[in-house]
Amino acid sequence: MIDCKNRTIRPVRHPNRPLGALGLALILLLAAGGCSKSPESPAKAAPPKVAVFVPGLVSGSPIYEQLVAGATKAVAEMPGATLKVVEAGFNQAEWLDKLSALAATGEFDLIVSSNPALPELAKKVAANFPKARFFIADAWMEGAAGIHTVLYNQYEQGYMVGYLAGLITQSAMPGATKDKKVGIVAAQGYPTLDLLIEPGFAAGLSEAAPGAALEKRVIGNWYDANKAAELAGSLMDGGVDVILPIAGGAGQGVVSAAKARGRYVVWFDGDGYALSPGTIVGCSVLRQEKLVYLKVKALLAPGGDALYGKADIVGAKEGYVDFDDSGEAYKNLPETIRRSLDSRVAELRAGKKSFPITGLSQ
Ligand code: RBF
Repeated sequence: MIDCKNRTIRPVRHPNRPLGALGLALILLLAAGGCSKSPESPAKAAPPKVAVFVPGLVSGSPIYEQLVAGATKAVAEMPGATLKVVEAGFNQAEWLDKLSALAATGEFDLIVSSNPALPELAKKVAANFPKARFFIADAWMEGAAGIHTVLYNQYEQGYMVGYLAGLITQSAMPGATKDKKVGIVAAQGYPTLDLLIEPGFAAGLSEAAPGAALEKRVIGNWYDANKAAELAGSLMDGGVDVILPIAGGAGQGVVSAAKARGRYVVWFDGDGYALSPGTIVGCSVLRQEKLVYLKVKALLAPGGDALYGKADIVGAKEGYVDFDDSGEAYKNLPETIRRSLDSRVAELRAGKKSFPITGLSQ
C-alpha cells in the first residue's frame, strides 16, 4: 500500500519474483505527489480547445508520435474542437516556463502531455493557474488538483524484449556471438528507466538466458544519433548481440550501428520493424495512441472532471503494453524463439503472468 502522506509503498509481489525495484520506482515517481482534492470545473459550453505539450520533439519518438495521433483523433471527433501542438524541445530547463506560458493563455480546456517528469511541472503551473487541467500519460501522480495521470507497467514492457534478447544472444543466429551479452543504450538515467524498464529487461534476459550479461551506456541527451551509434558500436564490438535503445530520435544511431555489424535491435514503444528490416527483430509497444484518444474524450465529456486527481496504472492485461509480432524480421526468427516468447506474451496478456504495481492508496 502507498501512504501518500508518508510516501511509503508496499507493492504486491509476483509469487515467483521479488519486485523490490517496483517499490523503489514508485517511491521516486511519487516523490512529489500531493494529496489534495479535484477542483471545481469550469462550464464548457463552447467547443473544447486542446493543447498537446511535447517534452522534446515529435519526430523520431514513437511515444510522442502516438501522443499527438491520439489527441488529434479525439479532437477530430468533437465538432468545432481545436488542437494546438507545442514542441518544447530538448532543453528540459525550459519546459516549466513553456508549460506555464501555455496555461497562462487561459485558452485551453485541456493540456495533454506524456513524460514522467511532467506531473511535477504541471503541479507547479497549476498552483498559479488553478483553472488549468492536465492529462499526462507515462507518469504517476495521485491526488494533484487538476491533473490526471496514467503510468504504463514498463516492467512488463522491458521484460518482453529482455526475454527476446536473451533467447537471441544464446541462439545460433548469424548475428549472435559466442558471448551471452546484450545491451541498453539510454538517453539519460531517470526513475522509470532505472527502476522499471531496465529491471524488467534484466528479469526477462536472465529468465531466457541465465548468466547472460547486460551492459548499459548513456548518451546524455535524446537527439545525438552519432553518439548513440558510437556507444552501440563499441558495445557490439565487445560481443553484445542485441541492444535496446531507450533514446528517442537518437535510437536511430543504435539501429545503424547494428545494421552495419549484422547484429540486432529490440525496439520500444512503437512498431519499428520497417525502420530497418532484419535489424529490428522485436518491438514491445505501448498503446499510447488509444489511451490518449480515450482519455481526451473522457476528460472532456460530461463527468470527466471526476478523473482529475486520479492516477491509473495499465499494463499488458489491460492491453496498453504489448508485443508487436507482425514484423517480417520477427516472423523470420527461429520458431523455437518465437514460440517461447509468444507463450510469455500470451500469459501476460491473459494476466496469468504479471508484475503488478498495485496496492496504491492514500
Ligand atoms: N522518450 C522519447 O522517446 N523521446 C524523448 O525525447 C524523451 N524525452 C524524455 C525526457 C525526460 C526528462 C524523461 C524522464 C523521459 C523522456 N523520454 C523520452 C522517455 C519516455 O518517457 C519513455 O520512458 C520512453 O519512451 C520509453 O517508453
